[in-house]
Amino acid sequence: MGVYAKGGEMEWNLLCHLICLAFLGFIITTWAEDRLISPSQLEMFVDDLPDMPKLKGFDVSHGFPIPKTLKIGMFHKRWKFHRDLPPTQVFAYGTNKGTATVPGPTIEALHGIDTYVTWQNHLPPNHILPWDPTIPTAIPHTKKGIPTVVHVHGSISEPESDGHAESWFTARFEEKGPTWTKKTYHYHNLQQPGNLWYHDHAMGLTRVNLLAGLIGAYIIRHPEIEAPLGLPSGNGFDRPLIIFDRNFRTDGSIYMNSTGNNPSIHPQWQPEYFGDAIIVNGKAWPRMIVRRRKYRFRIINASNARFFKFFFMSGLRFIHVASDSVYLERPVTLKEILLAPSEIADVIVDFSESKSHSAILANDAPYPYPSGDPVSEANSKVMKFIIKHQREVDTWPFPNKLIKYPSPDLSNALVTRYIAMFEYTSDIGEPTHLYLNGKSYDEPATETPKVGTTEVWDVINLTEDNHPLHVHLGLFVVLDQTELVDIEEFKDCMTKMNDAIKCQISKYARGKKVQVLAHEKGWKNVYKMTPGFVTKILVRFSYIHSNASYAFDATKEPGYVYHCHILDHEDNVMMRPLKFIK
Ligand SMILES: *[C@@H]1O[C@H](CO)[C@@H](O)[C@H](O)[C@H]1NC(C)=O
Ligand SMILES: *[C@@H]1O[C@H](CO)[C@@H](O)[C@H](O)[C@H]1NC(C)=O
Ligand SMILES: *[C@@H]1O[C@H](CO)[C@@H](O)[C@H](O)[C@H]1NC(C)=O
Ligand SMILES: CC(=O)N[C@H]1CO[C@H](CO)[C@@H](O)[C@@H]1O
Ligand SMILES: [Cu+2]
Repeated sequence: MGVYAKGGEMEWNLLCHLICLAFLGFIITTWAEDRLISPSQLEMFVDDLPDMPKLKGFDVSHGFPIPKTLKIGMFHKRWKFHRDLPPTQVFAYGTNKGTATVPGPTIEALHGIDTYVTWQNHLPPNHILPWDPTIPTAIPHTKKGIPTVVHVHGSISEPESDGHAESWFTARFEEKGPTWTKKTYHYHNLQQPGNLWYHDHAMGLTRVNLLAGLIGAYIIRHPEIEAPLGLPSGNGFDRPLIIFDRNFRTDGSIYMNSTGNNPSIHPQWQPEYFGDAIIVNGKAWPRMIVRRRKYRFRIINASNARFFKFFFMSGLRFIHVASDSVYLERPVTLKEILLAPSEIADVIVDFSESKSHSAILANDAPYPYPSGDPVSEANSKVMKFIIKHQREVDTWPFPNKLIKYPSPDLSNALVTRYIAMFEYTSDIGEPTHLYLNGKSYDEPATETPKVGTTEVWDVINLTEDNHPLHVHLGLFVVLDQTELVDIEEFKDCMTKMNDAIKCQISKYARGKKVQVLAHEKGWKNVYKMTPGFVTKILVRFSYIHSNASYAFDATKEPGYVYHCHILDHEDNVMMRPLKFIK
């Protein structure tokens, strides 16, 4: 009896084991789908728009501003993206773990006053998101620690402080990348006033480090020339809006597909990350109570790959005052704005023009842009403004003029370069990697401009996508966009010879011309390169507001880079060195 009982118990155990295993299998197979949260489970407009903490990049304790050194860390913590979503594991910038935020604190710098930042990595040994070791990636020898390095997008600063992709470092600077030079970065702030943003730039990890939360705004103010413009300021009337898209699991964690589109080549890499939840200043579809008057919003698109075409469902207008890091010469009134990843639109919205008591900021850019899927209900809405009843008289006029910088002088450009964008696909027709000029990142620099000069770059899109090109250090003006005719013939030649002149680009670049939009005619640091077009840009490697030479030696190591700002492309490896010569 005892024996029988024992056998029965064993059989029962075995049976239980099998059932449990089957059940576990079932759970695991349905796990991925089951655990993804549907955006419809998250009610829109229930969280208030956060204001990120501000850090002054200058010291006024002596009564006048002097340079300051900030210590900003990267911390692993939990962040609440929505009232009904459990806290999410993130990597956040901040002065300490408790106050670290996603996005990080807004750094406010003053023109002419240096800001120094010691960026400190306090991240754990392992990443919270899946990454791919088969693309060119920063991997510490010990296989422990998360490589990070901070780039201030739009900053005109020395190469040692530009956040070069291979200048990465892990926690406590235990391991450092091949071009690492110093702990404390120096931002000169001698450039024109405007909107910048800081984010991670580590080789092959940029897309995952940003997805994890390593993003923040950096503003350079120049009160002497900005105050007379009379734009909304102070008191919450001047606010950065940092916008990105994310997918979440029901446990609150950020979801990133861990299977690549060509898993036998790259186990994890996918050509573009899109999320269904639209996050503004760290909250999904937030709301903001506004007064019936003008506000200034510095809108930063910090998505990995999503383009946004913003408009107000109620028809309110945007008065565009600056693009990327530079003021426009005159304001441009628009009903909608198209923003590529990492582009910045600095706009005034006058809520006194609203006929109702709320205004929903919406988005209708297909993704991938321009030929992808239409937006879903969830990603068609961005945030809601609840407008107070009481009408106010505000003293901010709409300025007629903003800031005029010298127009680009084409006759000074001695060098013309051709930058061709290539996408490569596998046997199954899925993208495997993307290159600029058919070259991987680690091939020697081919773009070697002379400091202080201006160059013409003809950027040729040979892919299906719109790639936002970002040039470090330089600023550029878009001169024209010409469609390529007989593109397949030209593409064949380029694929074989990779030489725009030998492939007789002038024979093909004679299709229709597309006008550069008024609000994009000024100086920029990112521009959308339309597929099938040659986009001619004039790049200036000096300040735009003076003829003074850079306050630092731009020819030093490790130099700079230029790249596509779709982060998934940049990582694999739509990025090239930019090396200056004297
Ligand atoms: C993840 O990517 C793979 C490869 O592209 C795809 O087959 C799979 O459906 C994706 N999973 C989800 C949940 O989207
Ligand atoms: C935001 O930037 C990403 C990548 O730089 C881009 O792909 C996306 O289209 C942009 N979205 C908006 C709304 O501008
Ligand atoms: C720089 O010099 C050129 C002539 O060499 C002049 O036309 C231009 O106005 C100057 N720019 C500034 C900002 O002083
Ligand atoms: C959307 C679009 O026009 N894409 C074009 C990008 O360029 C390639 C040729 O290089 C065209 O085939 C695509 O149609
Ligand atoms: Cu790209």
